[in-house]
Amino acid sequence: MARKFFVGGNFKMNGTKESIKSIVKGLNEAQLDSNVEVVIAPPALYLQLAQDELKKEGVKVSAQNVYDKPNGAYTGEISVAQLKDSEVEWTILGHSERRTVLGETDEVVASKTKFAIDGGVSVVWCCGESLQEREAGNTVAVVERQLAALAAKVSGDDWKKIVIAYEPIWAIGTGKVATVQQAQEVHEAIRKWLKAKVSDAVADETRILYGGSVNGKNCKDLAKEKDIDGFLVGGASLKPEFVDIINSNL
Ligand code: G2H
Repeated sequence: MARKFFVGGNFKMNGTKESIKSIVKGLNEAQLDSNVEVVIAPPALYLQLAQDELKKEGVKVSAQNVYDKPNGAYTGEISVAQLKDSEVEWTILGHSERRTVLGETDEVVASKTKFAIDGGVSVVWCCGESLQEREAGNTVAVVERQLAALAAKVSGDDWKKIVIAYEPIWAIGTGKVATVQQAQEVHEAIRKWLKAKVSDAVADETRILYGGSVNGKNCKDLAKEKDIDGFLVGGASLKPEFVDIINSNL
C-alpha cells in the first residue's frame, strides 16, 4: 500500500503572534505538493490563532502535547476534549524533549497516546535513542523498548491514528543529521518490529517519519528511502525552507 507522505512542523517553544501569522501566511500562499499531508504544531497558546489563520487544504494544526485525563483539576495541562473543541485533530507525543527534560516515561507516553486516540485525536508518536545508546550499539533495542510500551496500550484500528517519528536525540537541533543509511536502517527495523509484533497491515500502512536537523537541503535524499515516509521538522519549520521540505518529492 502506498503511504501518503507526511510532514510535521514542530515549532517547539518558539514564536510570537506575528511570526506564527507570518508562517501560516507563507503556507497559505505556497504551492504545496498535494500528495503530502502537513501538520504544524505551534505552542498551545497559539493553536487557535494558527487554526483561524490557516486556509490551506491539506494543512492541519497539531498540539505538541496533551494530558491523559478528562477535564478536571490538572493545573497547566490541556485535555483531549479541549483539542477536539478547538478542532485540533493532531498532537505530537513522546518528543525526546518531553521524555528527557520533563521526565515522561515510555508508559506515560503510551498512556497519553491511547487517551488521545480514544478521544479522536491522531498522534505523531516520537521515539529515538541518545548518543550514548547509539555508541553502545543499543539503538534498535531502545526504539523497540519504546514501541513495546506503545503496543501494550494500543491495538487494532488505533494504529491508523498513529504516525511514528524516529528522532535520534543526538541529531535534534544539532545540525548533525543522521545519514540516509542510519535513518533508513532504523526505519526498516521499526517496520520489521511492527510486522513481527503487531501485524503485516500495520507494518505496511504506518507512516514512519524521520526527525532531527532536517532542512531544505538534506530532505530530498532522505525522502527517497523506501521506509522514510516523511519528516518531523523543528528549526527549519520556522523558516521558508519548510515549503521545500514539504515538496521534497517534487
Ligand atoms: C527534532 C526536530 C523536530 P530539529 O526535535 O521534532 O527538531 O529539526 O530542530 O532537529
